[in-house]
Amino acid sequence: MLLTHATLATMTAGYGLIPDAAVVIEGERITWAGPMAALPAEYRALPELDCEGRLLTPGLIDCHGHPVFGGHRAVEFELRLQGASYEEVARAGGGILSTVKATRAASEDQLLTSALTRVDQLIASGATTIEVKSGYGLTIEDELKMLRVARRIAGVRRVTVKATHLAAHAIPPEYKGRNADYIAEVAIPSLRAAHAEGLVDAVDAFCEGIAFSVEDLRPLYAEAQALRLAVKLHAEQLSDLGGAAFAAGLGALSADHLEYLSDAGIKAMARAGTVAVILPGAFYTLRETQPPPIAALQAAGVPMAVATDVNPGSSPMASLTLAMNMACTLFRMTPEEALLGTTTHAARALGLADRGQITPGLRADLCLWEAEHPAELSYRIGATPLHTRIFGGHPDD
Ligand code: DI6
Ligand code: FE
Repeated sequence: MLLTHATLATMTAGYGLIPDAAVVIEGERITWAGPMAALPAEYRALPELDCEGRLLTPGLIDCHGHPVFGGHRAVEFELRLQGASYEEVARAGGGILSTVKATRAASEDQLLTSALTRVDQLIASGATTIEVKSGYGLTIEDELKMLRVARRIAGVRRVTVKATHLAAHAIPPEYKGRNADYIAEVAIPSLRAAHAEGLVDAVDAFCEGIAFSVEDLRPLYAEAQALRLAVKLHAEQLSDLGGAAFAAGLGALSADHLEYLSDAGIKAMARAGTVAVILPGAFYTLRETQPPPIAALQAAGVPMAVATDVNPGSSPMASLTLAMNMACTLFRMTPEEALLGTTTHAARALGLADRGQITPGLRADLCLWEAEHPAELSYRIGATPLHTRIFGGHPDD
């Protein structure tokens, strides 16, 4: 297939803009990209899709999300608006634990049906690859149930799903005050079982005062490394527990949130090549006031990804273009950084070397936008100017 007359943002060096460009796709792969004038003659006879000047970018990648869960948390939203903090709600047994109750009560089919509403919104915002975390089951069986749902999504939607084990997301009531027992008796065995079933691509945890300390997490991350699984971590979202440096020390793909990241954490991430995943939806929803240290991350050369963190509590948002808008307006990231954050750098945060840019050899996951300039994707609030999504070389109907 031949795409012609595109305004191409290859995302290979900044936007990597090429006006009036062509892209050649053979099977699932990109085989050529460049100016129309340089298109080799051998490709001119391929079936053509005329982009009519529209913007063509890599398919967007949501590298941090929790779209599988039972119920919703609108009541907690009201409580927080009346003054309760996210941590107070969590400590009173609401928050993540109320979603755990609803997720345990839901069947695999019910979880799939409700997750698909969010997945469809992500796809409508341009996603071709998404991450799906467990973490609302918190028993061996319920964590496996969530991860099976994550795998089933890719069977019923045109999207790549990376499944992340997040049993260390919260301490369930039956383990209250016994973090080490929970890690030993639920988190590690569920990881082993999920890995044996081929259900897990990476391991994550919530490193926070209301969840797990670095010390709690050491045995789980040792197990992840023994299984040769990639690791990442929710770190420094509400306080600084040194999570990012711990994760970077293990060669983590990413450390995520990072509002309270220290200079030592930044240095450790830069040294390890760990991606900083910026999650403005949670910052916005929780009305946080301390932004992540964007300028210091830039100065240290830490690649930044941007993701939705779609979840029922801190980020009920399933739009990547809205996440990009928030990253710019709330954190002063540039629209170019925001788009790198949902393409090139998001691919790296998921350990995917075969996507995130438009260059020969990579997967032909592309988005054609009703836009002329890539800054438009971040500029409009909550708009989804998607014209045509191309997944693995095939346009959506
Ligand atoms: N940090 C978050 O922002 C989400 N998980 C986490 O560890 C929130 C999850 C929730 O509130 O349901
Ligand atoms: Fe999260």
